[in-house]
Amino acid sequence: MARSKIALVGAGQIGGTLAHLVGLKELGDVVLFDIVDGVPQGKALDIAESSPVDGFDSVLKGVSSYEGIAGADVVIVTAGVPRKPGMSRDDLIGVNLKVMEQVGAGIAQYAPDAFVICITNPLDAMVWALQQSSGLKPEKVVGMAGVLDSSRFRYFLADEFKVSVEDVTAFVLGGHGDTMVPLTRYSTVAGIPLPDLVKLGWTTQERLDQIVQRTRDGGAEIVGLLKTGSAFYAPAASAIAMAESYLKDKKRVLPCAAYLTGQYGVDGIYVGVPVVIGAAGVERIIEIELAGDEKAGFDKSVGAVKGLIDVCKGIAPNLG
Ligand code: A3D
Repeated sequence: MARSKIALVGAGQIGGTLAHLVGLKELGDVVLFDIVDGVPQGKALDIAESSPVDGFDSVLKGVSSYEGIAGADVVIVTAGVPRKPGMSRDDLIGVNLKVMEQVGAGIAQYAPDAFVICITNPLDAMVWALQQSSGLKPEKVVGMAGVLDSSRFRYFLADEFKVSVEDVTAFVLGGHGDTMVPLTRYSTVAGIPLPDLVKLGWTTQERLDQIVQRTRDGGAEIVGLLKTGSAFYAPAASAIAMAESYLKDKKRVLPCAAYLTGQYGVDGIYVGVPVVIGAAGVERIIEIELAGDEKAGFDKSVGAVKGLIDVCKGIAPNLG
């Protein structure tokens, strides 16, 4: 069987890390695309030169034209600009919207059958713009945010409880970061819900609230430390988990920004919800009943995403 082809649009911090992970996990061959000539070529060659040491067989190529992504099975999009200290994700909208329109056209022309994962911020609006401009079916275009938000939440919880990260599960809904809605009653340590762990004295409600807030601010914490860009290792690992579920038809249940058509009372926009990712893309959207404060948090998040999409429609009236 031929190897899968994974196209990475944007060869910056996340793009380079994605390429390395695809190689290390032997998920397929890699094409790195960027508008800055030399960067995708240099990163592809550098990673390829590590393959004999690490023992993986992937063909890695850097390209400067969209033709190079032709026939890709998966396209992961990180093209655009990241945040600098003091910037919100929403400050990126004008620049990154134009980039999504170019990338969407490139995908429509050269990789219309791909499963597309968007990472570019502000995520929930950019994945919508990418779907609109590419014209691909909504179940084949998805946004990465929830896997990262829940991974950060799981890491902080495991650290608090002094247990393995593997035994902590987290359930998050809503938009990326600031408007994330963690569902603590569905987040567990080895199946024991967090509210029960508070009752058992493992932690306090106050500590739990602090951890939730740290998770919401997780991206800004890294931006503040790095000063020159935003997080890239954990975002790349999160997108790879989604790509792997698609390529291997694993049918993992992952929180992703998915196109809703009435679920949770929302229609025609992308919001973070739990989905099943398999060979058909987003195969199922899982809809659970939300309690009062959870519903309020989710509705606030949906309102924020709608506001951003309205801004996009104002800048690019041809979308939507
Ligand atoms: P960076 O290292 O700057 O890489 C972006 C790359 O995109 C650069 O190499 C640019 O040359 C390239 N680029 C710019 N315009 C175009 C274009 N029109 N076509 C092709 N390539 C282009 O950024 P990064 O890799 O750190 O982050 C990439 C994006 O991911 C940013 O928008 C971040 O805000 C976003 N991000 C999202 C998350 C989520 O959880 C959703 C987390 C971290 C970063």
